[in-house]
Amino acid sequence: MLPPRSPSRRGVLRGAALAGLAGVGLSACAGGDGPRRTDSVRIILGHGAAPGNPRSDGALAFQRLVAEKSNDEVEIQILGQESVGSDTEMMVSVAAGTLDMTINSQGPFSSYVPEAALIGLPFLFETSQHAFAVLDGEIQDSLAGLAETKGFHVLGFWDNGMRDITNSVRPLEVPEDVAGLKIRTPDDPMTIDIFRELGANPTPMAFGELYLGLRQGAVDGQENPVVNIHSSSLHEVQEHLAVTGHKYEMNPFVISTTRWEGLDPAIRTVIEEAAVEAQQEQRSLMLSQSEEIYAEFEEILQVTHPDRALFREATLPVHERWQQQHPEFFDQLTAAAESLRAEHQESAS
Ligand code: TK8
Repeated sequence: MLPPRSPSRRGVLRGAALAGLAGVGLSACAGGDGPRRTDSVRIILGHGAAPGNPRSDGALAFQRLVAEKSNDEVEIQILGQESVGSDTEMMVSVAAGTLDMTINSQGPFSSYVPEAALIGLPFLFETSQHAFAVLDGEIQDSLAGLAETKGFHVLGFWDNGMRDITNSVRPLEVPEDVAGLKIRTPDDPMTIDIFRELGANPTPMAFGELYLGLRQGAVDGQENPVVNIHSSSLHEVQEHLAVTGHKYEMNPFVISTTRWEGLDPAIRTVIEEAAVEAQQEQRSLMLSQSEEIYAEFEEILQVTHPDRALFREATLPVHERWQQQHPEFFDQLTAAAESLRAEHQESAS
């Protein structure tokens, strides 16, 4: 269960945690037990997921793998559940060098690499596996190249899943049902565009504020993969779930390029290998947890399965707008998605 925290308390914790981090550098720092070994390296990893969420478990797997592969020479210190800031704030901290690495979200990453928002084009992917097949090739290379010029070295794209809509006002069957609802979105221009197109009132808000926002009625609903809805107990404050799968998001795993370039090549190899192995573990946890949670939600929420074709048609203008803004990347991405669509269509639903 996610204990709802008041914004003021969160602000204080955040400030204190970051102030503590500022003194942590590459080399030794004096502790109560005397100086640390000078050859040990500590790397701080921030993320926004709740305990038990596959992103949180994947971060623990990464920590364990790095320790094993480096014979405990490299220590990953994890600060999860937005304890050092929202996704947006953590991207800023990595850019500023006060945080080393973050497993973040697509929207906040796209404020630095605008093309990344296109991964969330409505109904681009049939399933998460379809997205993995597209992302793990030249698409990741393209986005990683762009990120490098903005100070972020990409270690992988983890799975944030296919997104569905919950709300406390009415069951959603057709696109028109979404009109007029106040829907919380991440700090993500694509999601805002999609919900505006559907006639909703999209309201960006940090994920950590969402439980209270829903409970207090500041917003009517939100959209997220069921795994995130479940691990943060959002279903406790929502009545309806519409299985729209309207967009896909990945979780970019990034380290600041300055920190990356300062690391010994052998340590970089350890980190790269651990990141890939932990990503595989995280992705399979997402898939197995999703299945269990869909089954549980059928019992406790009012669940609808809207016709995706109607929603796809209603959101086509979103594709046109983003094609105009990023023609080259749009073509590369949609061509890759189309070429792999047929083999992933069967397993969809
Ligand atoms: C939690 C967020 C969440 C994202 C959102 O860190 O904000 O809705 O889907 O996963 O990253």
